[in-house]
Amino acid sequence: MKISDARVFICSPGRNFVTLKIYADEGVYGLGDATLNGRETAVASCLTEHLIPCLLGRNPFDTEDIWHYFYRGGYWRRGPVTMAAIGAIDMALWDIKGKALGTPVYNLLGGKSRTKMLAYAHANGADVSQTLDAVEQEIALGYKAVRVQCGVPGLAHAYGVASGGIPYEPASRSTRPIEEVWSTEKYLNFIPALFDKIREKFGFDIHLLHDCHNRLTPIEAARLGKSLEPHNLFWLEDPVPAELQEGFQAIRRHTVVPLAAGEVFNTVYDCHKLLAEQLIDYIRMTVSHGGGITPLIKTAAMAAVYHIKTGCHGATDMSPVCLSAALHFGAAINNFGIQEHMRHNELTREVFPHDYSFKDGYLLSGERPGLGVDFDEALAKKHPYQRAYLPVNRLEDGTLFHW
Ligand code: EZ4
Ligand code: CO
Repeated sequence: MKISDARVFICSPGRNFVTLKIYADEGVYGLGDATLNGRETAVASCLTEHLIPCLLGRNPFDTEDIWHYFYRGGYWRRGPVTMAAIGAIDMALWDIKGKALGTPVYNLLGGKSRTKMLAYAHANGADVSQTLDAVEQEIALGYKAVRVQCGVPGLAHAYGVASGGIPYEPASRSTRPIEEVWSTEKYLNFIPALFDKIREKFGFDIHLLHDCHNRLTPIEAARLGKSLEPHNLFWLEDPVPAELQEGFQAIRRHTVVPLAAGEVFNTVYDCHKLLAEQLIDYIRMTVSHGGGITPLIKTAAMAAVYHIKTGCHGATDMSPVCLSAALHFGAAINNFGIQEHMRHNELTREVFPHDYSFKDGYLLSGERPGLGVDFDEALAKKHPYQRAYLPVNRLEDGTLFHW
C-alpha cells in the first residue's frame, strides 16, 4: 500500500479545526486532527509545505518508522506546531491501517481493556448559584464526574466560565487576543467555599475536578490542595505552569490532592520527571498535541510503571477525530483514568460524523474500521477558517500573567 496524496482543510463550524486527510491507493483514506488553538495556519503550513511532500509514496502501515522520520528526521525537534503536525499524520495512518484491515483501531493497540471510558463534563457559572445549577444539569445528563469552574467575586473573567449562557469556548474570533484580568488572592479566597457548597448539595457520590489552568505558584497550589482535601477531588488540574517539572515537588510535599497535568505537553520529555518521580497522578496529553497514537502508547506505558493513569485533554479544540483517537487509545491501554468530554456543537458533529457515543457517564469508542470518523468536505467548505486567539491574562497592576 502507498500514500498517494494528502490534503489539509481548515474549517470553522463554530470554532476552527485543522483536518488532515491522507489518501492511500486502493481507495482508502485516513483522517488526522491537526488543530492547535489560535495557531491553526502554522500547523497547516508545516504539513503542506514540509511534511506532506515527504509522505507521498510511503507505506501507510509503517507508522513507527514514519513517526521517527518526522521526529528525528526534521532535526528541529518538539514544539506544539511540529508535534501537532506529526500527531495528525500518525492518527491518519492508524485510521488507514484500521480501514485497510477492516478493524477498529483499538484492536491494533492491544484490543479492548475495558468496554467503556469514564468521562467528565464541564460545569461552570458566573457565581455559586449558577454553578450549582450547571453541576445539577450535567449530573442529570448522566455524568458521574464533573469539572467545576466558577466566576470569582471581584474579577470580570475567570478561566472556564462562559458568558451569556453559551457553552464555554476560550478562543475568540478577533483580530487580537482579548485581555483578561486576574487576581490569585481573590481566586484562592473563593474556591474552597465553592467546593464546600458543591459537596453540601451533591454529596460525595459524584467525582469533582477543578482546573487551575497554570496560574498558581507551587506553594499557593499546595495551600489550595490542602484546603480542598476534605472534598476528595478526583483531581486538581495544572496547578502550576509545568515548564518547570520540579514545581510539582513542593505541592506533593504538602498535599494528597491528586494532580493532573499535560494538556500542553508535546513529548515524553515534557513529563519524564513528573512520571518517574511520581509527581502527578494523571497524565493529560492527548493524541493530537502529544504527537500521535504511536508516542502516546509509550508514554502511557511509562506512566503505568509509576502508578499514573491517563486523562486525555478533550476540550472542544480537539476535533471529533482526536476524541475518537483518544477513545480507541483509552479502550486499549490498561492504565486509562478518565476522558474529558466537552461536547461539540451540532454543526461540528455534522461536519465530523462519528460512531463514538456517550451513555450513562461513559464514552464508548465506535466499532467501525479505523477511527470511525468521517469529514464532510462540502459542509466544512461552507464554514471557512476565521482568525481566532486565546485570551491573554494580566494581573490587576498590568503584569502579563499566565492565561
Ligand atoms: O484551555 O483547550 O482542560 N481544558 C483546558 C482547555 C484549554 C483549551 C486551550 O485551547 O484547559 O479549556
Ligand atoms: Co485544562
